[in-house]
Amino acid sequence: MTTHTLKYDEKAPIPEEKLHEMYHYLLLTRTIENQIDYICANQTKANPFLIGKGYLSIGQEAISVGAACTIGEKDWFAQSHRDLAAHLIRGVTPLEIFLQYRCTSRSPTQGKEGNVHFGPTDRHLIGFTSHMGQNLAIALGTAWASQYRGEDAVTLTACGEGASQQGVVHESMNYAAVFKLPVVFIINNNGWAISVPVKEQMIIEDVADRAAGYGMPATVVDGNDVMAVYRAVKAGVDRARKGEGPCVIECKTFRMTGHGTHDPATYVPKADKEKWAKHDPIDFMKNYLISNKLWDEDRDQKLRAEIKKTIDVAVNEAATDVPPDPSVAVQGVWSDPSIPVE
Ligand SMILES: Cc1ncc(C[n+]2csc(CCOP(=O)(O)OP(=O)(O)O)c2C)c(N)n1
Repeated sequence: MTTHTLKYDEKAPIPEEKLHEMYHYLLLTRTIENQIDYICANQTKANPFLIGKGYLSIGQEAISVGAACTIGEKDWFAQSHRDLAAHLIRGVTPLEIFLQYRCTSRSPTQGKEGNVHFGPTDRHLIGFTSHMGQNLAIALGTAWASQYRGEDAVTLTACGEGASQQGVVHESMNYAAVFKLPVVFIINNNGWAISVPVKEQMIIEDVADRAAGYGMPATVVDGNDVMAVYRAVKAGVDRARKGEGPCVIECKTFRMTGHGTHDPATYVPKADKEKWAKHDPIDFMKNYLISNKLWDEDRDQKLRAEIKKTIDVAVNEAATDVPPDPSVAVQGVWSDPSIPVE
């Protein structure tokens, strides 16, 4: 079955400024996540600096970067747990990320949630829900609101191929297609749902094949090529903005870490990891930029040093924050705890 029914120019030129922006966010995301990985591996259990586990996107950052770089302030992103880059692109600072991981008082969730379970709505991000696939249904809310109000904002949403087996994902795609909602569904197909390989999740090759069943176009791209992701998602965003409805973009990639920092992923064949390591999204983009004379080693070293400094400052600042006041726990909840239950 051909899944490449989304028509667009797969070689469309991308402005130089956008290429540099994407490379910057690839590096920034990788460096922050390497730091989280390092801290999680080296901190003491008795007195941890970061609370809980890290859920990292190492090796698959190009999907989040390429996708989030196609949209503007008025648009929305109901992101997955592998979308730290989208937070950064939409204005979340490295300091906020470390505070969120520390669950301290100045964290975006004021310590009520940890790691990637957050999404400041003032930056048009939607807090990630643990229940796999539910964020796609939530994305229908912002997409429908935009359509209802006659605005031309588009909602992006993303999930893994594992989450795509959930009923709610089928319902969401069908609903979006029926009502022509301005939403782009991104599937991060990294081959694994924790320890379950994709071959044990579905017998078709591409999740994107299912789009035809809902009557919407789809395409499959190399998820480690940020430019390919950008072009495909931009095509989806452009048509959704024109009122032409939703589409599915499946990005093939590989999870280069365990499911979380607690998982050594011994079940992943070494050969697969080695194969994908040769197609790292950052190396790929750097080589593209250098071979097209858009970048050089000096600039690369400077950018890496700047990013390292930014992260050191963020970590040091995050270290000064304190645990939240317990009274915060009952703020922003659905029922008012001061009203006695009859
Ligand atoms: C409904 C539901 N079932 C199971 C889980 C436990 N769980 C958390 S992440 C995950 C795997 C998700 O795999 P995938 O969607 O492929 O995303 P990836 O982690 O590979 O990026 C599972 C099974 C969950 N959070 N929600």
